[in-house]
Amino acid sequence: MSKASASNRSANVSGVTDRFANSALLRALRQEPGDGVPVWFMRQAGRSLPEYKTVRGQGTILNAIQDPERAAEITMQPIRRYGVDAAILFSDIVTPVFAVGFGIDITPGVGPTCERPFASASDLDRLRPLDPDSDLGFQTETVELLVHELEVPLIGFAGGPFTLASYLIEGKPSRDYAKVKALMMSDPRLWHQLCDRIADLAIGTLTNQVRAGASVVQLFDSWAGALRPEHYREYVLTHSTKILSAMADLGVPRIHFGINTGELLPQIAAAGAEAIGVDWRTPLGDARQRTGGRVALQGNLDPALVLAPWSVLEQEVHRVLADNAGHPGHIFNLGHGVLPQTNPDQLKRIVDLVHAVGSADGQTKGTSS
Ligand code: 1CP
Repeated sequence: MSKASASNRSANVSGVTDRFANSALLRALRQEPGDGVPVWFMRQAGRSLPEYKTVRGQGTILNAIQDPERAAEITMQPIRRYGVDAAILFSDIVTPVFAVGFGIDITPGVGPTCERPFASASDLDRLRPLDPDSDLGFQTETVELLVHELEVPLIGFAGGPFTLASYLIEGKPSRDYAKVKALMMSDPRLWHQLCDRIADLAIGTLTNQVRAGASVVQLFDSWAGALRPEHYREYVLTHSTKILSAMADLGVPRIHFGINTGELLPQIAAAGAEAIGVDWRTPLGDARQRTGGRVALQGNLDPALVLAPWSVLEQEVHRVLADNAGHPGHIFNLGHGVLPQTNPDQLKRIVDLVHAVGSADGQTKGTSS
């Protein structure tokens, strides 16, 4: 198990018991039986929802993120539509890097882009420490608006070291991470200095989200699976461990996610989170074996199959649940984010089915939707 004790995991930063301590999500994170299978979707807000397109407005997504009313509304949309068991803050992994003025943007149809990518030690100064009050006021306000309104826990999040470093060094989304790996292997000292700054930014933004009321945090190291296990251990693990330990000190449960991480699961579990996100390539039973049953698992329906006819999708949902074999530490999710072309009605049917199967298994669900 993690370093956090059972008692401080159900208490939030101010030592007050989280009002969602007994929600299906938090119980699954503690691997406690008896509350059905909680379900939410990575990238459930935005992109695939028509109501998102209505409120998103002009400008880049970073403008919407900095507008608390709009960001809170976008966060709420999937809760109303799907009846999922968790909300995830509408933001992006690059928000803290943007907030300290590194010079990063989100280009429509592309993703994060930097005009002057990170290339040498002098670029470290462009990643100054976060000052939550002056840099993240919009985020604090968004979370405060949300916790007031939400009846399910809010998940706060940050980008993991490898994934954020990949955007900073490549300057755009990458397929092969050639520049990232070149810097990592040729100048390990600079790599570790960069990751240390990234870890401090992650701790800053996550702490801010938790202090404002987020009940759970997720570290998205989406692209870490591009590394072999020895390199993950040598170049990434200490930084992820630092971020997750800081969250344990706040008493908040932690989820750690990446895709293509089948070979890295033991290392990722060693970083200390209560739950590990698993993509669709690794059956949950295998993931549980590789992590020694110490962590809860989140996943792992193939997001592409949400586009298949319901008769196919329904079987896939049953298969994921069967792979988990009734283990209490399961949070149903996709193996990666919702694809933009997804039909929202299919996601709603998944939520209803997971809730129905969870109840039929004799696990009494307090608030089924
Ligand atoms: O203008 C737009 O609508 C652009 C699309 C978009 C959106 C809706 C981007 C650009 N980011 C977001 C929001 C976002 N990003 C959320 C909000 C919550 C939600 O949608 O439910 C979250 C959780 C993220 C996290 C994120 N951003 C990750 C980790 C999750 C994952 O998918 O692996 C990553 C890797 C990013 C970078 C990013 N931002 C945007 C895009 C298109 C990308 C990926 C680019 C690439 O393929 O490398």
